Amino acid sequence: MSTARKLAAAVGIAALPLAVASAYAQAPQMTKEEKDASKKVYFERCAGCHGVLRKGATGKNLEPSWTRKLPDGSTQEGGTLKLGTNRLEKIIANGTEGGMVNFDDILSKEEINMLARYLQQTPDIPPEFSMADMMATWKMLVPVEKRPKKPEHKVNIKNVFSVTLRDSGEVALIDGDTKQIWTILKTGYAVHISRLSKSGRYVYTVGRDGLVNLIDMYMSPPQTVATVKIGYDARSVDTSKFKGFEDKYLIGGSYWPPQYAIMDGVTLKPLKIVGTRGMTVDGEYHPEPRVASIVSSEIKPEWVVNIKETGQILLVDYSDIKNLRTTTIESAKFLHDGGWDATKRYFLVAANASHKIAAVDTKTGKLAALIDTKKIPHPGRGANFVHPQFGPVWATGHLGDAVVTLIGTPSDKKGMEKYKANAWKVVQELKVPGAGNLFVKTHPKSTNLWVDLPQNPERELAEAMFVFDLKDLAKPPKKIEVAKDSGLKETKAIRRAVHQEYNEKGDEVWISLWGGKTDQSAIVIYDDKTLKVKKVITDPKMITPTGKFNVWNTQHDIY
Ligand code: DHE
Repeated sequence: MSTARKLAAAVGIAALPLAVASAYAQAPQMTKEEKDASKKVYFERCAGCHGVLRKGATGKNLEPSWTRKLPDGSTQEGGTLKLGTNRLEKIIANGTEGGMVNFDDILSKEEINMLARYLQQTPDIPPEFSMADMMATWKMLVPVEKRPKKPEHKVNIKNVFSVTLRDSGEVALIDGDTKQIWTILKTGYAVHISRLSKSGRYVYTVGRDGLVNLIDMYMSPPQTVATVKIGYDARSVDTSKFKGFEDKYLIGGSYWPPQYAIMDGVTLKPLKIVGTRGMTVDGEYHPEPRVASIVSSEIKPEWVVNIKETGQILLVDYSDIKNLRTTTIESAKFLHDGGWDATKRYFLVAANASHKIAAVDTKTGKLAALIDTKKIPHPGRGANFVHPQFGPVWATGHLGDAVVTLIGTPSDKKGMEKYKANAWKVVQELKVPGAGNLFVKTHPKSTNLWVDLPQNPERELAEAMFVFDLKDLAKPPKKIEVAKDSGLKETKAIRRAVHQEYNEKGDEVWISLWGGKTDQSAIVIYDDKTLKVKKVITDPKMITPTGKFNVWNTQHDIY
């Protein structure tokens, strides 16, 4: 038995398509070098949507039973299309109407051809990652007793932005008051998110490669004081925020292996790993249920942990991690990203490929609602505001449709009782000029709702933002031409205007203009009232900026 098969048997995935060959054509030839190079591209660009085992989630299933032609070279089997090299090349190069972006602006023709052939090979099963493996990666760079007792500088930490420099494997900490880069720190590859400790002192980042950095902002300049790997492929972290547990623990969720890890919040010392393999809400075993978004409750010592492929939402009680208690809430498959409602009692999460939003009541520990929406909702953390007609709402955009969906949310606040009947209903769908939205954002002090369209195939939409006036939602949104406003010359690669983030005061909006790896990217900062540019940060060190996390807003879940 090969090592891969032994491993598969041990972890219960022996029934995977390890012997698909006979019903389909042979996989195209590849040299070892070609396979290794494509494996890297697949991990960096494809695995997030299609899965390491290629079983599909937000993206389609890419197992050989779909990607290889039939043995006689034909591509049709009872009405189903078998892809083969040419068709795969076209899809990778041009994207699809289903929401996949084109890759011909960042991958060469040769890379696309290799990837098309790679996708017809039987998927490799990557190794597991145990407590011993995790311990071996843990590095304490500055022990707690050697860290400063108070800030060693005068920077207003609350208005610092932690900015992902995706392709250089770094984050930039930018002083939001002066708009100067404070420091740039090496991190894991393509940091997905930054989260703040409850105290607001520490920034936690998680790289796509599973590396977590703990950055101390009391130091001048801030430094990484500890690192640890939580797996080989990861997207989420959050801290413990409940009273009495401030900064005590950190949780990190990984895509591969499918599991989450609990660490000490100020040292990152690994404490516990919990696997997430198991049954989907349909009662089927899944070998790769990845950990998607995680948020930390302020009303209980709990994390809300969303398991993508199974559709199970876990409320993990961290008050006794040796005897961990978990409530498993059944929702819908393909859980992805989400955010709190304005009261912070309910967590709303997109089950994106199921075209639903699940709302969890963290007070009762039950599902409050499962709401049907247009195709592929993608809220980021969503946006909360009081609608002039429908009362409190939470908004999500969509990757697969040209609307922003507004969902009514309950509120005990005085004057809000009259909107009770709107709770968990889609009260309005705001029209946007195209699909391909990733993030929507507002701020309690703002009357604007900013909507991006970075995944839209049209350059003029992907390079712009759209701003709704919350006082009059009957008006179409204003188009903000971010790429033009940056003053940078047009480049071959589309520069996607992505991830709008407010400053601490809620009067500025920071937008990443995410260009190709060798192109000059920028952060374009707008005045939220006048919608005029205030500043463009185009330092050559701004390599592929994506997510930006304002300390105050992230610390307090303000959106
Ligand atoms: Fe993200 C949030 C997963 C592609 C930028 N992204 C998240 C979260 C998940 C996730 C699970 C929620 C984390 C949380 O709150 O705990 N993202 C994935 C994917 O699986 C996917 C589709 C493909 C992949 O391979 O990663 C994907 N994401 C992207 C991008 O292409 C983006 C634009 C740039 C990048 O880093 O690759 C991107 N995702 C972000 C950002 C957030 C995010 C900026 C945080 C939003 C926030 O405001 O909190």
